[in-house]
Amino acid sequence: MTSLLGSHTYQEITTQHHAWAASLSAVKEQAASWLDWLRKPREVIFTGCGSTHYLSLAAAANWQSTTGIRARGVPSSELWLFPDSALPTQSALLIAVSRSGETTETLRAVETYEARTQGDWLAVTCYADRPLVARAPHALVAQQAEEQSVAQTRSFTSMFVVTLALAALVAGRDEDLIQLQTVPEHGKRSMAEYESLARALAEHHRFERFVFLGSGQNYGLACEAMLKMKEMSLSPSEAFHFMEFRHGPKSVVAPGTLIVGLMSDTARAQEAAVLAEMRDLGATVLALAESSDGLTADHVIEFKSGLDERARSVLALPVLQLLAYYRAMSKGLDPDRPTHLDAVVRL
Ligand code: F1P
Repeated sequence: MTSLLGSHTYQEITTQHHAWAASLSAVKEQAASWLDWLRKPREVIFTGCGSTHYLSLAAAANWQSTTGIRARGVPSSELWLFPDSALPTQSALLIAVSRSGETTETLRAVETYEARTQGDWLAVTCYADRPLVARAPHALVAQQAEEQSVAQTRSFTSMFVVTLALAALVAGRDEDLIQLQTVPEHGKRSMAEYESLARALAEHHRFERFVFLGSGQNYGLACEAMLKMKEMSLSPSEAFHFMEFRHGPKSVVAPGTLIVGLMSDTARAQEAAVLAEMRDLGATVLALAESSDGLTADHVIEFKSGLDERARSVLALPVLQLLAYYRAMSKGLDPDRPTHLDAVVRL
């Protein structure tokens, strides 16, 4: 029996808070025996492809903010093909992120890393019985985040939450861990509260272009929201650091542009000024923020979570996944099977 258009994607998006809770428990269980190994002070390199490359960008920004240890995110293909410029020059910890655990570039990146540095590495994935885990010294498996759909939704957010928890454990920041325990409930609440807004904006066919803005650890998340919109709905979709948008890309802003701002606390005033300026240029503006105070926007998704911006960042994704899902459905596309895409890129 063929599934209804997008049924897997919708189910995976709307249940992801359960996968977050299960993933947080998995971190406690699985990491307990190798936490001292993880805490050895060394630079951390996150790597992945597509969605998991963008996850690596966000996770690296959070890791450095949370632990004070230098961290960066690099596409797997860069580590594999350009190790001289992409690999660290001294001993490091590689964290290879892959939903499937069998993407060729990520497996090649790990092989290159092992051959060149003999460094330590950790796999973060959703499937235990795949090549990545088979060769990993240590692995964190978010089994409950497995997906039928090609486009990553709950797998992405669950693996991202895993990296937030690992960073908090390495830093010994118990308050962060306490906050993360409440994130599934906040995710469920905000998705229920704003699903109708996401659907209304998605079905508004005046929008011809989507721009996602984020800074700090929100930049990687803005890139992921951009990719969801592109993969699921085939809509023109771009992502930028907030302040970068003025330096040229804003030339595309027009009445058919929806600007989506993933707001931080750290740079809120500067970010709010960018949104107000783009609204004056004719864009429609959607802000995702802890509160709407002082924001000039057409629509605001307020989290009112009381959480630190690092823990709160993941809450932006479910509603932006729904924006992409409903946009695809409104165009008669099947979000479960994005055009030209497979769940795993094997070379
Ligand atoms: C990486 C990836 C996905 C993309 C598509 C193809 O997969 O590029 O990010 O959305 O599904 O594969 P993985 O290494 O995280 O399994």
